[in-house]
Amino acid sequence: MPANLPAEAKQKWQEASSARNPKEKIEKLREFLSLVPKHKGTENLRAQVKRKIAVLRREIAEKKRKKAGKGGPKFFVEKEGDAQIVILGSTNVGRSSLLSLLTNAKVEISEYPYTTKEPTPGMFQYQDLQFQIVEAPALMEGSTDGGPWGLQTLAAARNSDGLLLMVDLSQDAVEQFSMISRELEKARILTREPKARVKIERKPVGVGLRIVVLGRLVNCTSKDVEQLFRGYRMRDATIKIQGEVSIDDIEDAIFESTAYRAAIVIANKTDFPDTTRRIEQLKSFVGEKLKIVPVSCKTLTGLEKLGSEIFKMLDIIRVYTKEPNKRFPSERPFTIRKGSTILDLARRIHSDFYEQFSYARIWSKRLRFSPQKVGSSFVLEDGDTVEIHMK
Ligand SMILES: Nc1nc2c(ncn2[C@@H]2O[C@H](COP(=O)(O)OP(=O)(O)OP(=O)(O)O)[C@@H](O)[C@H]2O)c(=O)[nH]1
Ligand SMILES: [Mg+2]
Repeated sequence: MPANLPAEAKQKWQEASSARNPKEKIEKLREFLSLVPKHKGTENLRAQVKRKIAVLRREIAEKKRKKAGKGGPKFFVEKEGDAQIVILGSTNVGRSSLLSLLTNAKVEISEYPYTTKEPTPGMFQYQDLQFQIVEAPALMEGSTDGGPWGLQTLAAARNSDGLLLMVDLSQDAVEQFSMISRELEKARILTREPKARVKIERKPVGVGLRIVVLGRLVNCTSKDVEQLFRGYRMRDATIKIQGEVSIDDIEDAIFESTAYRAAIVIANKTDFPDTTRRIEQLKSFVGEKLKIVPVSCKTLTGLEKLGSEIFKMLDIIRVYTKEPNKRFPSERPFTIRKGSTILDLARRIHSDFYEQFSYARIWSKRLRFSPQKVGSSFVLEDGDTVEIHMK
């Protein structure tokens, strides 16, 4: 996509990436833009950079307001709890209604469109977990290209741990869902785990380039990748390749990484007549890609499932830790990705636990007897209690 950028542009991109503060970054990005030739092949890139500049400007403005002790509309919602889940959807689908039913947030619910004008959070307790639910302002066609609240809404989605894509069954649900999908795609947010992935981690000066190919490079070699990065004067980075990846995919990743966010579809207003047909249409359109949960914020049908559906969507497990000399485990669980091992957990708790790990004792429902002594590669499951012993 970035199609043959001139060398000065590449150099400028590198300067922008290593800028130390938002103000400097904006300056470099503006200079970068002026060096990018204007044609069809660079259209997406230019739009992307403009979005980036707009987000940075909001960030600066918000910091200033905060310093001055002033309130005003919020742009970023600071994460709280075990996961942050953003509700996305067209206006009037019932986002505020859902938020107010699940959490203690004070929000305005109204039959008039565009009532919610800033990301609004609330806490949703599910068993012993706390999900922070954020209602983003309404999404609409063109949000990604800077439509009203568009930047805010998509920045909130990108910053989240998971998404609730909400549609209104009193209207054409397929049309609403397609609009959401299109906007997310333009903002480079995927709701399905991508088969191929490029991850670029910048490293301190002197570390050099490291290319880790876990998948396969298509139409190029590691040498080509090296050369590409040299072109951008990126000398210190680790590039991880998963799945089948082309050199264009890698160049795209230099500009903006594609984010993956788990999602489920909330089909609201099942109390309207004839919604079974609409749910069927939506199901055949969405296919196996995403789970659809029909609900009604009016009659409260289906809402009882939301906690477990969000938990499933996040692909996490809860693990309780116990200190060797204590009788009871921690009350609050650690949340960690499904499939994690004891060593992953140790790393999460503290580097000491990781570096000086000796063995662990584990209490688990699935074991014939508990506790059992296990090694670092033992795979954890939801509800396990772990006691780590150090050397
Ligand atoms: N019949 C019915 N009406 C609903 C349901 N959920 C929400 N509504 C109504 O739909 C209208 C819009 O609801 P809101 O929760 O304000 O919608 P929103 O998505 O937050 O809309 P904006 O913030 O204005 O973009 C209100 O009149 C709600 O009472 C439902 O399940 N059934
Ligand atoms: Mg609202």
